[in-house]
Amino acid sequence: MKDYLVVSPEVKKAIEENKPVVALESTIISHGMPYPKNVETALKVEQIVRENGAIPATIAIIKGKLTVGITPEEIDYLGKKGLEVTKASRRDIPVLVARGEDGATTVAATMIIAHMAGIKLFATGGIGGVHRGAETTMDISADLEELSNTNVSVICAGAKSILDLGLTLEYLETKGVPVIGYQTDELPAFYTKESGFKVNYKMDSPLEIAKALKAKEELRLKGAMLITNPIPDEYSMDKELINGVIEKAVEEANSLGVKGKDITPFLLDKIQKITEGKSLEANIQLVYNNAKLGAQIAKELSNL
Ligand code: PSU
Ligand code: MN
Repeated sequence: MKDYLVVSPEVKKAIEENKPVVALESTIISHGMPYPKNVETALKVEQIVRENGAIPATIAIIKGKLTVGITPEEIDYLGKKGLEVTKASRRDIPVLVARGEDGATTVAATMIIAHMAGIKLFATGGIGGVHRGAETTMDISADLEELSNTNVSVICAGAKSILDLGLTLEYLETKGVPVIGYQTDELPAFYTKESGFKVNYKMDSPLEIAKALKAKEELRLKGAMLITNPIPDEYSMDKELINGVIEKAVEEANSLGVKGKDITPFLLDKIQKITEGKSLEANIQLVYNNAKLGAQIAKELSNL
């Protein structure tokens, strides 16, 4: 394992001393936002984690090494390369490692690598899920399987309605992944607070969430908890507007026959273009909000 995994000295020390650490993904940098906003956001997210008392660990595959705590230069490199970097989920890890190539890690791959390093929490924007039309395409993100198998809990703003949120919840239920709403009993839908679906449990403080995570850990229950944190009111988008935009983007993807790992980045890009950057601003703000909550939970957890 030593030869494959590289953990930055700062992150390594924090883990050894049981200090709060929050993992961060890198697909959101390369495939989730345009340059240079992606790099600015990734660096600011790290700063927010620090301001809230935890150590950030942005994760990526750099020249075949599973790297935990990449440098600002590496963040800039992934941001500039954008879609040219391989979007790396679970299935891509062994090949990229063997070839000594770079990979920007999805939620699934980031969870795997965070777990190898001993990190328990991970904050991001949105997770992958069951796509609309999955009953015929079978397009279900590997993120969901990972949540059911790997002990790294994820803080996100729910899932975008580019996905079928109802089916995504059903899948998580089958797999035994608890879905928590932070100060809400409704599943947030990324750009908006409401989705029309309920979470399993509403929790009102970082301490309450940390206690549940601790219980899961001590009971050795495999898998993650999914902590959903609604976008702050001031950045929330108009529901009708965003749903119309998503509808249009999905139709375009279907008519062009976009499939597999390309579909999520395609839809994100379309949505950003149609809304002329409004959705990007909302996306950035909800990631900041999740980074803050992630750090707060990590802090409580390290004190339990
Ligand atoms: N959803 C977003 N932004 C993202 C992603 C999803 O709102 O950047 C990225 C995440 O890295 C997630 C991945 O893990 O897309 C899911 O891709 P797929 O559906 O191909 O598994
Ligand atoms: Mn998919």
